[in-house]
Amino acid sequence: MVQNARIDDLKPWISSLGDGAIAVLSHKNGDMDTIGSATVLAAWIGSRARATGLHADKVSKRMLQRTGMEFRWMDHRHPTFPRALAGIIAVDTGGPSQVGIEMPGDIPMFVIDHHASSSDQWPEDTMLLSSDASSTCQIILELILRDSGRIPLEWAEMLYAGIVTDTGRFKHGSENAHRSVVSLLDNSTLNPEDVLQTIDGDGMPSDQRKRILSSVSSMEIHHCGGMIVATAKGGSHESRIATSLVSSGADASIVTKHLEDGNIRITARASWRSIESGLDMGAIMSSLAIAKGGHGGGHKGAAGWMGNANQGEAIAFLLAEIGVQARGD
Ligand SMILES: [Mn+2]
Repeated sequence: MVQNARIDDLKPWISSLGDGAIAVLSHKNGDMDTIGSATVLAAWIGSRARATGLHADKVSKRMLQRTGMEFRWMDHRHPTFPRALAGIIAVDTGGPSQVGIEMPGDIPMFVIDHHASSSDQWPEDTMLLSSDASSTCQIILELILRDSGRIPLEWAEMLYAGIVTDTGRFKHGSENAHRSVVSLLDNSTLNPEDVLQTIDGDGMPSDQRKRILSSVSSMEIHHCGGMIVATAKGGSHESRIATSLVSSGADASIVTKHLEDGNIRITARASWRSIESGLDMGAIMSSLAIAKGGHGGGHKGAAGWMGNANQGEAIAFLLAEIGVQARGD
């Protein structure tokens, strides 16, 4: 059985491992929340810990460069863990399929995540800390603040960037995210404006912006139990397309992409208002995986699925599930 853990269980768990190395593992999409959590947690644990993973997105790469935080890239073809590995801590990871690599079976595992659904299960005896914070970076912040007062500037910047991006700039879970930022500001010399510049980068080239705009303009509108759901096909930047559709007025959005390996990836977003009224896209994506195979899950307002199914059938399934949840039956 997976063991439910609390934040105070992490230190004793680390001590129980002896002196071997600890891999702090980010999820395969490598967003800012997972990279921020992994690098800061590894630095907090000390020299025996290494932040590692397969991928980091553009924002995370800019923030790694800005802060100089250490991150060990895994080779896609031959992912390897540190030698003399005693334990793995997976951060911001809803289920094993989100790790993207084969996990060594006999190594103790601790998972730190925030409120997500997943269609797959962690191995026996995994310690699972699942919090209702808006980002995993906030859980890492709480862990550090229990220990000592001041937070080094590089840590504060990584955690701040994770909170900003995972809440869609404070559109989701505003209250607890704002509280965490206040404690970051109280305990470090963080300068938010300066970090926001790095998060934004130099903007996208015009050909990419044109592709996004044409995906948005090809969307279709569906009515599901009183909710307006927008669907679109995306060549790339699906999360940006899905987010744009919700900020333009959809209660939920579904964006599909055909991958080179023949699989389909589906990205979904929901508005704060529809989450409040009971919509849970993470649970819907998990049930898609149960019904049609593949892997799916995520948060109430941001979720995904990947697998090999007929696109029309998958969309019809999702629209029907949204309708069921919207009607509350
Ligand atoms: Mn997250």
